[in-house]
Amino acid sequence: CREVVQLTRYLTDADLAASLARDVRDGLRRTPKSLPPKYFYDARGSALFERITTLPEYYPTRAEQAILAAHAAEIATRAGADTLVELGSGSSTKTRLLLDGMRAAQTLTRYIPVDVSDSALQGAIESLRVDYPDVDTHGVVADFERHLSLLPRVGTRLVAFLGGTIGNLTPGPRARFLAACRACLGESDRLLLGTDLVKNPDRLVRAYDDAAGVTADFNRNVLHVINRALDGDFVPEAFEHVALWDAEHEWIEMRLRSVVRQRVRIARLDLTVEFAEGEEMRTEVSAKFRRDGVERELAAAGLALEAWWTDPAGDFAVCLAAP
Ligand code: AVJ
Repeated sequence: CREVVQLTRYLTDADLAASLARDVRDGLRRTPKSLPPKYFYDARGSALFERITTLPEYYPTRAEQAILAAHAAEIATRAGADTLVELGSGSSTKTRLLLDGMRAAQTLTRYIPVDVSDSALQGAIESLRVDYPDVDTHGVVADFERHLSLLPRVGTRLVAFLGGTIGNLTPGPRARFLAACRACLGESDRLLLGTDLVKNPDRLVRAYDDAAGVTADFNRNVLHVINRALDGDFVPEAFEHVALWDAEHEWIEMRLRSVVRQRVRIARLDLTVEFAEGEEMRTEVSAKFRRDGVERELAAAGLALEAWWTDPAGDFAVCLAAP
């Protein structure tokens, strides 16, 4: 016996292909060249990211899980929500901790995972349905930078944006994202936000440049994505992984450095780009935060910081914000 997975699509494969084409064209024509981080996550990229979360150097996932394991009950009680909306749902370990907390608080009725990846959503929904058969689960295929206003406005919602993914947005888009979040929250809804914290730069750089080279493969994967989707001829091995700490912006920057002088053709864009030897292209920023900065950015979006939890080492924070 199988039920049909409930899915609403605000984003089609054609929309995704069109935004990839536009972003790649814009990014590769810019000086310096750059690519947005949201295209890392095809099936291979998502699998590589899952491996990253288990690396000894990559502490954020474990730290956030420890916070949720310790405080899910309090989060659920404070939020008093019957609906968990999860932006960029990804793997379901964190989700389960929150759902368990809400179930213990006897408020849980609905789970709405939101992701750009149709297949990731289907997988998450299937696996959760086994352990949470009583929870009404409804996936939404959407881009959290574009479709927040379209999310279902049912019940009292806890909108979770975990993993520190907000750090992948630069300050302008981040302010716009938080304002859009605020606009979609009703008075009794809450935002649960995970942020990685500023710490020793050596540890930060190691977390993004692991000894096993998994992050390097993850970084180069965006070139495979472009090759496949846009008929490109990037040779990923001709680019070196770079991770550096930008102390002024307080973010980690990942780049791909062209090992040789080379020319890349992207047929579907009718675009040829030249890379100088040693030329670096930005592929991701991962901003790190301090409590006062988070509080200030939330306030600027009309959100009040209500609670702040960190892991014992103070590496990562999860906070609750109210409109
Ligand atoms: C899942 C986006 C939060 O920025 O730490 C991991 C992605 N990039 N290693 C992060 C990532 C390189 C990750 N986020």
